[in-house]
Order: sequence, then C-alpha cells, then structure tokens
Amino acid sequence: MQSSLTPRLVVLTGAGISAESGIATFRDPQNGFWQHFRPEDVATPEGFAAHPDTVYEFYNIRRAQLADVKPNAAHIALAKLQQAMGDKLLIVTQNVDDLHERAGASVLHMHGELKRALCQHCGESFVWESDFTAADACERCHKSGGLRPDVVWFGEMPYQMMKIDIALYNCERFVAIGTSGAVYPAAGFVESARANGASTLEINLEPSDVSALFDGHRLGPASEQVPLWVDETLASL
Ligand code: BV8
Repeated sequence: MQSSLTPRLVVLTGAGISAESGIATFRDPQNGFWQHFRPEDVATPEGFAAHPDTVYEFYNIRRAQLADVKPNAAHIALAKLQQAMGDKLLIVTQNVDDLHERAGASVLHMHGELKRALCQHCGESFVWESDFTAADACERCHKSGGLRPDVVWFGEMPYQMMKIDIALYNCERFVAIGTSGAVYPAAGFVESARANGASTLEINLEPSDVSALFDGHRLGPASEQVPLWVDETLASL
C-alpha cells in the first residue's frame, strides 16, 4: 500500500557508480580495495582497536583522493532526476565519497562519510576534510585519542535504517545502481521493496549476487546506463 508521504522511488547506489570517476570499488578483481586490504583489518571496530594507524591511513588515503576525482554522468543524471522529483525520490548510498553531493544531489549515507569524523568520547560527528589521527582533538569535547572515521564498519548498524525501511515498504519502484549485493542489510533492500509490491530494476556492469531478485536489469557502465534510465524516467513523470 503506497503512501503519498513517502518517496515513490528509492535508488540505492554502491561503489560501481563512482568507479568511472576513478574511485576503486571493493571487489574489483584487479584493483578493488579488498585486493590490497582485508576488510576485517580496516573496516571493523576490532581492526581499528588492534591497529588504528592502519585504519586512519586507509581512510586518510581515500579522503585525500576525493580532491582528485569528480562526479561522472551517472551522479549528474541522478541529481537531475532529484531536481525534478524532489522528496518523491530518496537516494540511499552505501558510498562514503562526496560525489553525489558534488553533482548537486542530497543523499542518505547509510554507511557514513569519508569527510566526517566521529568522537568516541562525546559521540559528536562533524565535518573533517583532511587527514586525522588519534592525536587530533574533537572540536566539541576537545579531547584527543577518540576520533574515528564516521563510517559504518562491519558489525555496526548502518545509519537511518528506520527511514530507509519505511521508504522501501512504501515505494512504487526500487532501483539499485553499481552494487554487488554482497553486503547486508543493503543487499536485502530489493526483497523489502518486492514484499511491498514495488517494481525493481538493477543497473550494473555485471550481474550482482542478488540479480535474480530484480524484475529488470540494465547491464553496462553507470555513466552510460544511468543517464538513459533517468531520461526515460523524466519523460514518464
Ligand atoms: C550490520 C563502509 C548488524 C566503510 C561498508 C545479514 C543481515 C545483516 C547483516 C549481515 C547479514 N549477513 C552478514 C552480515 C554482516 C555484514 C555483511 O553483510 N557481511 C557480508 C560480507 C556477508 N553486514 C554488516 O556488518 C552491516 N552491519 O549488519 O549490523 C547490527 C544489528 C544491530 C546492531 C548492530 C549491528 C554493516 C556493513 C557495512 C560495512 N561498511 N562500507 C567503507 O567504505 O570503508 S561495506 C562496503 O561494501 C560498501 O559500503 C558496500 O555496502 C559494500 C558492498 O560494496 P559495493 O558498493 O557493492 O561495491 P563492490 O565493490 O562490492 O561492488 C561494486 C559493483 O559495481 C560490482 O557489482 C561491479 O560489477 C559494479 N561496477 C563496477 N564498475 C561499474 C559498476 N557498475 C556500473 N558501472 C560501472 N562502471
């Protein structure tokens, strides 16, 4: 039963939408992050506790790279669609980069953001755009030794799950772009959308782990497929 108060269209993006901007994905067999780092070492609270310097460096490198990349045609097309649809479109991203925002979109970062720091002493989250380490002090409690990247690691609860679930159970259409469907709960969003009777579309370079759950599939690079899909969607509004 769709509600007029919630988004009609929910879009989920993953690392694949930023690949053509030059940001490595996680599982690319050639240069994916997980080819060079073990997720348990750099994307878990245990890894951070065991070797914080490695984790600070993993995120400092990725944050610094943002200065060298820019949004691609897929980010720009989604921002254009959001301009037309307003709050009838919810864009949820698993990505921690800022390319959606730099293309003009406002998105829900369910796994946090590279450009934010979280203080483990006082719980404050705030914008931090340069490198940081344990020696840096929180801008609210002024204590050092507690700052971590404000990203959601394995075993941690993603942000705004209630808002996402309500949108998934009320939307008319769910579209996943550039994600392998390897990580939950994001990989399960298509099932939530289907359970409410929404139509589902996957736009990806290759079939994902959950492709069989989607009604429709568009295979190809996001920078080509997303603008085509956005133009068709705009024409149907
Ligand atoms: C949690 C942020 C519980 C950090 C990331 C069942 C239900 C719930 C949880 C679980 C479950 N089973 C297991 C779990 C635990 C775990 C999990 O899913 N493990 C997996 C390995 C099985 N999940 C969690 O731990 C989650 N938390 O469950 O909490 C809880 C409950 C109560 C209270 C407390 C806790 C949290 C997971 C979040 C981890 N953080 N990222 C950072 O960025 O460093 S994960 C990271 O990998 C991403 O954020 C993303 O979510 C995930 C998958 O990455 P993708 O974006 O899909 O990228 P990938 O490289 O995999 O794929 C890219 C795709 O793009 C490919 O398909 C490729 O073909 C395509 N592509 C490439 N180029 C292009 C392209 N497509 C188009 N165009 C191109 N040019």
